[in-house]
Amino acid sequence: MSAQTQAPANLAAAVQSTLDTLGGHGETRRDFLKIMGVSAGAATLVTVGTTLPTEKAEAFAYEPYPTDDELTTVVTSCAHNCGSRHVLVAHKKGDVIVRLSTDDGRYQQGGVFGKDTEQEPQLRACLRGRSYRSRLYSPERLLYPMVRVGKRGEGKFKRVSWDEALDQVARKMVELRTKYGPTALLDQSYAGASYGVLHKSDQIEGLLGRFLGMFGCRTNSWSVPSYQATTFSSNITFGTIHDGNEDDTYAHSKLIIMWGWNPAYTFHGGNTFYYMRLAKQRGCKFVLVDPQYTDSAGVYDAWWIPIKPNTDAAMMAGMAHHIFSNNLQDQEFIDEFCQGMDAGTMPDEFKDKENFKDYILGKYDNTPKTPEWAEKICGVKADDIRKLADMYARTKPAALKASWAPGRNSYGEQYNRMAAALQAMTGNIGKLGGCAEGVGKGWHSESVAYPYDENANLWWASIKSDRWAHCVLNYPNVKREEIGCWPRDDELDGKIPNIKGIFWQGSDWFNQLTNINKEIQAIDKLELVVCMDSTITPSGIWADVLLPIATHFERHDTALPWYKGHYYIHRPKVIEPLGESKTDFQVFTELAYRLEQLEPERLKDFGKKYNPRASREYFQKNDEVDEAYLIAWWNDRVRGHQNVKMSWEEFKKTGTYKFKLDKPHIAFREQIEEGEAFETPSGKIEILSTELVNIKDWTRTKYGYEIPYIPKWVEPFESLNHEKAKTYPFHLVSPHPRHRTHSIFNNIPWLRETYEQEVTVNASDAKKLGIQTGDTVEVWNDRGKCVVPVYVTERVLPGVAVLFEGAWMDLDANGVDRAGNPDFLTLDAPSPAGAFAYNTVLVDIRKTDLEHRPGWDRLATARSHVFRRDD
Ligand SMILES: Nc1nc2c(c(=O)[nH]1)N[C@H]1C(S)=C(S)[C@@H](COP(=O)(O)OP(=O)(O)OC[C@H]3O[C@@H](n4cnc5c(=O)[nH]c(N)nc54)[C@H](O)[C@@H]3O)O[C@H]1N2
Ligand SMILES: Nc1nc2c(c(=O)[nH]1)N[C@H]1C(S)=C(S)[C@@H](COP(=O)(O)OP(=O)(O)OC[C@H]3O[C@@H](n4cnc5c(=O)[nH]c(N)nc54)[C@H](O)[C@@H]3O)O[C@H]1N2
Ligand code: SF4
Ligand SMILES: [Mo]
Repeated sequence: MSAQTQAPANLAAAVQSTLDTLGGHGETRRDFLKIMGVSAGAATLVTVGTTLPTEKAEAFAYEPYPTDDELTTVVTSCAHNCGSRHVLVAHKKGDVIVRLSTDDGRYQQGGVFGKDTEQEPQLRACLRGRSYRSRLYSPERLLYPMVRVGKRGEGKFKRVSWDEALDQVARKMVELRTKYGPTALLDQSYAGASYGVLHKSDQIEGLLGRFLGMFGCRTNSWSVPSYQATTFSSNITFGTIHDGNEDDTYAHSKLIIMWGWNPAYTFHGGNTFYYMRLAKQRGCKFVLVDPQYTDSAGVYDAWWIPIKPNTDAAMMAGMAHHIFSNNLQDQEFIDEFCQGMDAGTMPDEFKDKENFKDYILGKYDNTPKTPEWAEKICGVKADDIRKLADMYARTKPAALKASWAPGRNSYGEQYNRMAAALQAMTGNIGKLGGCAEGVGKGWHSESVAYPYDENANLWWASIKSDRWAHCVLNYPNVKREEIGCWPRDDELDGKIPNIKGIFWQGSDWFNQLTNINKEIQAIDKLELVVCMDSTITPSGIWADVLLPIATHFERHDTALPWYKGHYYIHRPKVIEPLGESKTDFQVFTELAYRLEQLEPERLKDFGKKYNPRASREYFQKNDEVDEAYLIAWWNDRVRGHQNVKMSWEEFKKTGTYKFKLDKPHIAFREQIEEGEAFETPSGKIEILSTELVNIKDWTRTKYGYEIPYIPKWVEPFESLNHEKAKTYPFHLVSPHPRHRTHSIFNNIPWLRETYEQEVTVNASDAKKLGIQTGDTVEVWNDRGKCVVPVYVTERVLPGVAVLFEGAWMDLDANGVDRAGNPDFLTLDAPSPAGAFAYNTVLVDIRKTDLEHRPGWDRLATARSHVFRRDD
């Protein structure tokens, strides 16, 4: 195992002592804030969440429970990168939210609440949203700025004033840029706050990217952990990532193949499950292709086809073989809409190239990709491959929903491209009840409020997001292709970024990117690590400066749907920001003014240019300016571009704006029904990619290494078929948890009652290992180790282990993660098209005496009652 930095060993004890103190004696919320604020500005040493006085516990009952008519009710929305977007209703007493409810049909007036009908479904919150109050008032809330005083990762901070914190950040930014040049600061903002129009964290449209870009020092992170393989595939095949239908179209499918898709856990759009249920009631058949028998399969009584992880492209090739060799393809559709599917669809200029059908039939490599060939790779019986291919080709319309997880692999894009080829050859694209996803973005929202089009997304280098550690550790002896460094035709072309600082905004990426141990090594080489968040997160523990950010309940915005759904939800400021929190926009604006003072000539008017509607007062008073941006967004973009008649004032009263579509939104309907061109170079569905076939020197591209120009089966870096499986016999997959949004909500006791972090293995493997449900095991490989309880079941393929992503890391003194975070095991090697290889992981498992701890926050349970009183 790689060398480890000291764990935040004292942290858990520290948090426990805080909570023993805090939880016990029933302070009011105001007292808590007062206590947390005692040492304002003073250089008191604070280990995250410590140093509060001890007092005797006093029981606190919050009865009588206030009824709705005693409370103020504010309609707002839930947030984050969670797979959907729903209504939350905050019931307040004074400035404290005492209850949260959701769209429940009781108040069916005004337009906020849905009718629970096929046309107008409710926007009903899931278990995470409903528990949001305990996140808002959790003991992990970051209430004031802090700077590190211990070693990185040790968790020792002192409280400082905003003035001190921002001054430190601004000075260091100038120093790093001057000393190391315009690539010194790495932008690692991500989607924690992407789905609002104003207070946005995002790699492309976000506040941080624009801020660092305008400052003149930014290395961008270009790849998306969720679906970079899929993005690549959708873009080269269809010319867009808007290849999604709206969810109501599922109700019209006759066959739904859930390929690596578990919507019962992993939310993927609006009312997905509701519409799938309608399909079921109307006789739709369901199939699941997944190494585990999921709850989605259970609910829909799906035919489960267990598959070896990462071998999906091979199985799909086997299906294509069956379809071609039995002439089951929709030849008319292929002839009219596809490029490179077969000899007849090859443009003259590529006549000498390989077409997809010839590849499948083995014309060039003498290897027909028969179901028998596929069986040897993917472990699915040839007969089952044939049966599924037959069902898919003959049932119309059929939705092959190829989700992202099987593409979150090395060469994952080949799976997505192969899926697109199947969708196209069966003519299921652009049709009601069919499916072309892919990325699956459905309806287009107007996603940004401020005039950031100017100066958006400036950068001086762009690397694959999870290769930063590799870059930092090996600088300057790094080849561009090793880090997916994006070439630019300027003087920096081909230069490796010299990263010396990192900003996390709306991301917990130290906990969530691949190969955390490598990150732990690399972070010591940095000179500035800033974490902006509303809670103390595992990433924050490793930062130099922690800046407390107001949540979406504490600022004004409008919520956007997540990939699917055609509505906006108004998001008023429900309560005042807790502690000394500020919004991200306030922080960047104030930093811009400070930087301008430090470099008056170079950064002339930076503050004003960054936030044109504001003056420097904005740091203290932001409400009016924020609303002005939102009004402008509504008037220019929503009313202007989307023809909405409703005024902003009315929208504020109504709470949601739901678009009524005159017909179901189906991706590529216009192309198929009206002959519009696809947005690809050829105007066709490109099974053979014009872009890829024309690339001469791969090292001149961000991909670095060759990618086949038609979909092909490519062996993953590691799999159960690999030599390495002799040493590490389990293939680990790490899906997204039902009870968390990645790492968000990990600290919520209510949610932990629904699920505990555990690794799932098959009963036959458990027998071999001599383990049973509840035993503590260690899961390890040459990259790291974590300790977690085991769950034994028949519902997972032998040789496969399942461990959900997002657990808050908790290192012991030897660098072993006690919390069970799979990213201690994942691989950061660059898959050429940019896919994060999260699900390409071999591990071994054994019973252990090592300690499992479900996270240091675990010690912080059930304290939110402290905040419920307002006296
Ligand atoms: N092993 C494994 N690892 C994975 C995956 C996997 O499948 N397997 N999946 C990957 C995927 S697809 C993703 S998307 C990533 C997600 O990785 P992250 O984006 O790091 O995940 P989150 O836990 O959602 O972290 C978002 C953070 O933003 C903060 N935040 C929320 N709102 C705001 C705001 O308004 N301002 C600021 N400043 N902060 C805010 C939250 O408190 C939280 O700490 O994880 C990846 N990691
Ligand atoms: N509750 C909840 N919902 C979420 C999120 C969350 O954190 N929590 N995160 C959101 C985000 S950012 C994202 S990116 C999406 C992710 O959405 P997905 O990528 O669809 O979801 P996962 O949960 O990673 O995986 C879904 C299924 O794929 C299977 N699988 C894994 N590897 C393979 C493989 O190689 N082949 C096959 N056939 N199956 C495989 C898993 O066993 C699992 O059942 O979810 C979104 N929705
Ligand atoms: S966490 Fe996401 S899916 Fe759950 S209620 Fe909130 S917005 Fe909806
Ligand atoms: Mo994601």
